[in-house]
This record gives sequence, C-alpha cells and structure tokens, in this order.
Amino acid sequence: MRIFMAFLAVIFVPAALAAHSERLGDIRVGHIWAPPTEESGVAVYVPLMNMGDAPAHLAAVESPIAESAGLREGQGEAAEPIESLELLPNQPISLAEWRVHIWLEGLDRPLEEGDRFPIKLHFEPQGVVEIDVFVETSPGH
Ligand SMILES: [Cu+2]
Repeated sequence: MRIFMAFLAVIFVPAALAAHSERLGDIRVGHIWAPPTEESGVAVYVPLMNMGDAPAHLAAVESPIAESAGLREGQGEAAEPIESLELLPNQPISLAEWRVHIWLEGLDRPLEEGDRFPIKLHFEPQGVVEIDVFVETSPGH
C-alpha cells in the first residue's frame, strides 16, 4: 500500500500541474483554489514549483475582489502575516491551511462554489503571473 501511495503521489503532482496551470520562467503554478465563503476573508491554496537552480520568492499577491492580499502562516487566530515565501529549487510546495497560504481580506462579494476570480502572483525575480482562482470545497483535478 505504501508503494502504491508513493506511485500515486508521483503521478498526481505532474497531472495537477498540467491542468489549469501557468508557468513563468522557472516557476510552475498549479491548480489554484479557494473555498466558498460569506466571510470577509478567504485563504487561497496552490501548489508551486521552482524548476530553476536559484531560490525564488512569492513576494506579493493582489486580486481585484479583495481590499488586501498577502501571505500568512498558521491557522485562525494564530495566523501571522509573512513577507514572502521562499521557493527553493526543485522543492514542490503546496500552500495549505496549516502552513503558509495566501490570505485575501475585504472581499467585495461572497464566494460561491463554481465562481472564479483573478489573482496576480508576484514572483521574484520572475515577475507577475495572473491566473483564475476556482472556488470549490476541495481542490478539483
Ligand atoms: Cu485547476
């Protein structure tokens, strides 16, 4: 079973990155999603990979649906804003509720399942990529 799970992990990561994904230089941005909410803030999750041989950073985030956007680490009341997220070469990282994730505050509308909204991710030194966030209760494909 352990071998089977390892095999699944190996094939799942490239498949997730292949669909609804973006590339910007050495940076790969996978399926990006957020849960439905009627609150003023929401977390956004995405797998990232730096294919280059030098470290990169996810340095800033913006979205037209939110008054502010950034990165934070930790859950609920314990969450703290962080300046940037380092992407080490060839180490895939998945933003998640219990570690670093994107946080949007001051949403201009409730997010319903099936919605999409644009977000811009600023990578250093690669630049900016714009991608649609899917609103869903669990990550699709
Ligand atoms: Cu996708």
